[in-house]
Amino acid sequence: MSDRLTLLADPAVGSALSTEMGRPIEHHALLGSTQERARSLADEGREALIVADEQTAGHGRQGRPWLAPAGSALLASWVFRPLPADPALFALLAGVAVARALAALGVNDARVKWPNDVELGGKKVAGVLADAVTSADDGALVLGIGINVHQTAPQLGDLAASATSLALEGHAVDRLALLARVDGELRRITADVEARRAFLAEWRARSATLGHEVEVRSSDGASVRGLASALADDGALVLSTASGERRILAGEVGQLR
Ligand code: BT5
Repeated sequence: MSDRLTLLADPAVGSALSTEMGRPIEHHALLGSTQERARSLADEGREALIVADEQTAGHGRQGRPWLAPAGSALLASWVFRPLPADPALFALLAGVAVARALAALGVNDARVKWPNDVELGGKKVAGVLADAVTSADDGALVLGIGINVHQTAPQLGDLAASATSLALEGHAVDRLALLARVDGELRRITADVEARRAFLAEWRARSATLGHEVEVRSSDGASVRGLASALADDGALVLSTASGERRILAGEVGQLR
C-alpha cells in the first residue's frame, strides 16, 4: 500500500502537522535513534516529535535492540514537558494510547502487556519506552514508540516467534494516519486527570497480563512468581504470591499460564 509518512519530509506538510500536533516535528529518513535525538532536544529545553523511517541504533529498555527494516514501522519519540509526576504510569498509559489509535483505524483487538508492550494475536506489535530527563528547567518526559506496521514474516526473521505486524494481522494501515491518532491519544493523557483515569480503566480491560500466573524479573536479576491480580492506580502490578501480596513497579514479565 502507499504510505504517506514520508510526506513529512515536505517542509509544508511538516510545518502544517507541527502546528496541528502542537510541537515541532522532525522527520528523518535515517537516524541512529529517535529516542536519543529527542533526549538531546529535551536536554536543550525544547519540545519535539521526532520520526524516522529507519534507525541504525533503535533500542528498547536496558539497551535492548529495536529492529525494523526501512519504511516498515512507525518509529517516533515525543518530548512532553513538564515532566509528569508519574512517568512510569505515563508509559503504561501510552500503550493504551496505541491500542486506541489502532482501534480508530479498524484494528480492534489490541491488548496491553505489563509494563510496556502492545500485542495483537498474542504477539508483540508495539513497544513503549519512557525516559525522564531532569536536566532542563522543569524536566521532560521522552516517550518513544515503535509500532510494526508493514513487516512481512521474513522481515521479522527470528522475532517472528514473539512479534507481529499490522500487515501480518491483516490490516493495511498508513503510518501518517497512525502517527496522528497516537499523538491525539497521548495528548489526552497529558491533558487531564479524568482522561488518565479512563485510560487506566481501559488498560485493565485490555490487559493480557491480569489473571495470569507470571514471573517478574527485576533488572538486578531477582524474580518473583504469582498471580497478576490487579493494576494499582500508580501503575504497579499487584501479584498474589505464596507469601502474600507484592507490588511490582518495574521488571520483565514472563507468563507461566
Ligand atoms: C520496548 O523495549 O518494547 C520499547 C521499544 C521502543 C522502540 C522505539 S522505536 C522509536 C524510539 N526510538 C528508539 O530507539 N526506541 C523507541 P523492550 O521491552 O526492552 O523490548 C525490546 C525487545 O523486543 C528486544 O530485546 C527484542 O526481543 C524485541 N524486539 C525488537 N524489535 C522488535 C520489533 N520490531 N517488534 C517486536 N519485538 C521487537
